[in-house]
Amino acid sequence: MESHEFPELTKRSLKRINRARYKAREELKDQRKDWVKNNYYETFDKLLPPVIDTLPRVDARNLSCEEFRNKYELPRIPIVLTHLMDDWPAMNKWTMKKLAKKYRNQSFKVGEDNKGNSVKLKMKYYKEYIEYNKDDSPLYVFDGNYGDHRKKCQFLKDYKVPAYFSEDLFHLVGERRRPPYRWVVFGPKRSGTSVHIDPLGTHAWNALVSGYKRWILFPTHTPRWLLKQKLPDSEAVTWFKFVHPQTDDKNWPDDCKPIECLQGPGEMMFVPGGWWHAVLNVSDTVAVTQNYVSSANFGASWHKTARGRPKLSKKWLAQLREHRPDLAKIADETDLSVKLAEQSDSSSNGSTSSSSSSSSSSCSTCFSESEDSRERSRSRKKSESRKKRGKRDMETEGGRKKRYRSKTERDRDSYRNNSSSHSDSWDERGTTNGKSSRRGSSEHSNKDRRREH
Ligand SMILES: O=C(O)CCC(=O)C(=O)O
Ligand SMILES: [Fe+2]
Repeated sequence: MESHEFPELTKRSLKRINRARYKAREELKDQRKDWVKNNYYETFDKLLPPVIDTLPRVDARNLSCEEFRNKYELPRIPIVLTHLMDDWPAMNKWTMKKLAKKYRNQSFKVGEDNKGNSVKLKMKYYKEYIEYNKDDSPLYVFDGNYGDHRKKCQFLKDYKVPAYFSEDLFHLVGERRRPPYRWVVFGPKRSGTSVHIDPLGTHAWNALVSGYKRWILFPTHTPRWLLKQKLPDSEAVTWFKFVHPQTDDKNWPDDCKPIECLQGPGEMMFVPGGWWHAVLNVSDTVAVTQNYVSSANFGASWHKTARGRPKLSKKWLAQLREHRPDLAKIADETDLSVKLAEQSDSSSNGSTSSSSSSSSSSCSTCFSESEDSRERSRSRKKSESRKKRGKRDMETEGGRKKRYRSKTERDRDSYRNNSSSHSDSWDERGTTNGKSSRRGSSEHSNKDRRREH
């Protein structure tokens, strides 16, 4: 974003915006042209084939909590719920114009620097950035602190957590101690969240107030290597460009075929725990998302939490004993040394997606002894940085990687050898941009490790 290209911006705006951009993507700090090198600003609309939206819509006015639980939550079936947001004040109040006015001088998280610190930008500058940027993968607001903020907490007044999701068992450990769980998410066309599984086995809902989001979801058993490929960077748009076409390849495993969806305003996505997903904003969007644990996914979530966050799980268990002895019993009976059979059960953890445009730090769903002990020692060392973690924090494969690799590497090779049509993939060309790997395109960047639970 050179100043001569954007005469609309004052020097001050440009300075603030660029400061945030260079912090959030330090690999592009000295390569200013690289922000626009793919010219997605011009080509974006034709970059991907049209969405074949196969995700059923369910009218929430005809769906009881019990039905939701039995038909979707327990069997982990993704769904789009409609008419849940009809009476939210957000539907009128959350236009970028109104938000920019109301929160003009509030700072929002637009990314993380190389050390894992939040990069923030005041709304008044971000609004200008949305309007004038031509970046291939623009900065994306993923702000999880609004609930504690004197002014930004007003977001809470504009929406209501639907009854389907109200159980929210991490609530028991208290607001300060619980892992990050709610985010306001807004950004321009081309921003998004790269492929990941949500943290700690949580289910998620994502309520789109305005704009359109392109979703792709993969079942819980989809192997990590199929989705987490080496790419030029870890931006959502890059993932869609390189990996999406492969999903039509004849060698793409039939049982790992994705579900796609074009989510529109007023639609609420339910993402069951353990499902891989990636999101690309095809227009400017404003959304709110929350992750939660209910008795329907408690088993998987307890498994992940107890193994990855021993301290937190202790506190959680103490509260469960008092308030939910039924679940405490399940926790007591869980054999934490056992690897769960279903990836959907063992699935993710971590926290979210991108604070800028990608959720680089996604995670797989693996359990092993070595992961467990590794996570435990990490959790001791990194309690400080943990406080800063955002939703994007994801578990990685950790110590399991070695064992996992030997088998999956074989699968991967056989997939590649048989594959005819994904030679377009970065992985195949064997080229990576070392500069950008810190964003997590390399499997276990330091940044990912910091984000592990
Ligand atoms: O809206 C998005 O960009 C994706 C959000 C997401 O994946 C999440 O909240 O976990
Ligand atoms: Fe997610």
